Amino acid sequence: MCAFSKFAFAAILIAIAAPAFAQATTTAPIAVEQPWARATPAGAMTGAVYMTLDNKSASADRLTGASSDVADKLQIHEMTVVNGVMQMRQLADGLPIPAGGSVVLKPGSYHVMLIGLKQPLTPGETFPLTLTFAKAGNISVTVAVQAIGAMQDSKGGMGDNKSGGGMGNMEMK
Ligand SMILES: [Cu+2]
Repeated sequence: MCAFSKFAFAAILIAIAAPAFAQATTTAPIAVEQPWARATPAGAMTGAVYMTLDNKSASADRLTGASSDVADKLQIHEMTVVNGVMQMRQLADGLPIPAGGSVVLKPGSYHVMLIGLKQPLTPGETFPLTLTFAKAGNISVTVAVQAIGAMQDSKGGMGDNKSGGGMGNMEMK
């Protein structure tokens, strides 16, 4: 309990400090925008986190891993549709983020997979997430949990899961 509170407090401090860093282009090479997760039904063992990664530096970087208290293991995944069936696979070499470019993690595409969820993700709650980049190092963010059917964060963006079936018809590779 105590340890978690401290961790949460630290995450909040980082979240407050982040906009200040964003002003100084030399200190924050990667901006993590609107990290969110879809709520999970009771008993679900997996979840996914989405966000936009904006590389403000002049060199390419890679998202190589992530960690969080909410799950046993986190992986960087890519989702594709093969013969009408959604499949996802782990990006063994991480997710490349081009110099000066951005990559969107969203439903039906790239995501940070939460494996071995310790508790359901409840709409309206938040949890801390630490992203690891090959060059930028560790960046901690606070993830907002959105309703189960959410295809986008509150600010917009598009989902492309026409069936609305969520993770139901997905195969792990
Ligand atoms: Cu996945």
